Amino acid sequence: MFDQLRKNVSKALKKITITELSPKSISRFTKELKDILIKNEVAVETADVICKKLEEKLSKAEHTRFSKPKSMIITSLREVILEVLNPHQQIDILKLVKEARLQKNPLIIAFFGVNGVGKTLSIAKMGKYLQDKGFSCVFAAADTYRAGSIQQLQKHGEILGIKVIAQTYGSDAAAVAYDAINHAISKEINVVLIDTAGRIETSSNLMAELRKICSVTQPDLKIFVGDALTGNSLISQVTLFNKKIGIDAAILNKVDADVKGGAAVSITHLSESPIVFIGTGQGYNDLEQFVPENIIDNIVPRN
Ligand SMILES: Nc1nc2c(ncn2[C@@H]2O[C@H](COP(=O)(O)OP(=O)(O)O)[C@@H](O)[C@H]2O)c(=O)[nH]1
Ligand SMILES: [Mg+2]
Repeated sequence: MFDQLRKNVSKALKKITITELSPKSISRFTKELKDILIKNEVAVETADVICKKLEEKLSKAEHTRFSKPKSMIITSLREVILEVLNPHQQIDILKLVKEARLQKNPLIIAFFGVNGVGKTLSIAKMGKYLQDKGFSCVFAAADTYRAGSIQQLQKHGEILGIKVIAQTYGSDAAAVAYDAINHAISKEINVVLIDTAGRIETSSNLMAELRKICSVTQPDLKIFVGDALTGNSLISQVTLFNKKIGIDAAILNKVDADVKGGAAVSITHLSESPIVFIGTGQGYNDLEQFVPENIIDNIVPRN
């Protein structure tokens, strides 16, 4: 995972021949690092923040006459990237489901993102994950726009034994989601997972529809779903969805493919929301918890 980013960061680290940390040598290194980060699809704003934080850390260290500048840089870079990957707010989905269950409410989770990023499959994977943890789920087929989307979700529901609440294509997406919530309340189902339409990210109709779903269903969690393969356009997507509907968490799919990896670093920073899961394949079990501490080794090699 994130092979390219790691390789390029390693290359830059290898080139460090600094014998002392001076403002000049620090700024030369961070300049080069910024370039590498941006080339590997880290958003410019995020790369700026990483380099600025790193400079601050290193210039403090400058005065302590650190004996090994290179290992100081590596340690500091790991710390800085970890800070960026760790948003202020953490999300524990299982804890949220349990709390909602105590209140006799279903936890409502809505999934958003452009076409083809893996929203529907992520819902199926999450349904399976929650079932495996002993919670009951219902799916809401609130993508009433894309041909085949309702059947696609119904097929997952059939395989997993999860009820799908659906209407016909073209029907009001918010109404479908609302029906699913009522179903969950009456049957004491623990979690409602709402699928939504994607279309293209610039569609203002879509944003109006998504906002309506949010105002009608008041989701406990709004999850942005992104495709790691889309690279730089992922950055504009996450920024737009966060601005228009506000997101609480993200799922990053297709990290099983050869991705540059920079996008993962940027999502958390730009949305100020944690990545809760990563999608690592097309099977129902190909959903892994995103643990920033585990990811860091994939980006900056250890000392
Ligand atoms: N390799 C891989 N493929 C994925 C992953 N997540 C989704 N896909 C595939 O991406 C395609 C689009 O997924 P879908 O759930 O229909 O996306 P949606 O349009 O956002 O609902 C499907 O062929 C999925 O099997 C993943 O983590 N890894
Ligand atoms: Mg879909």
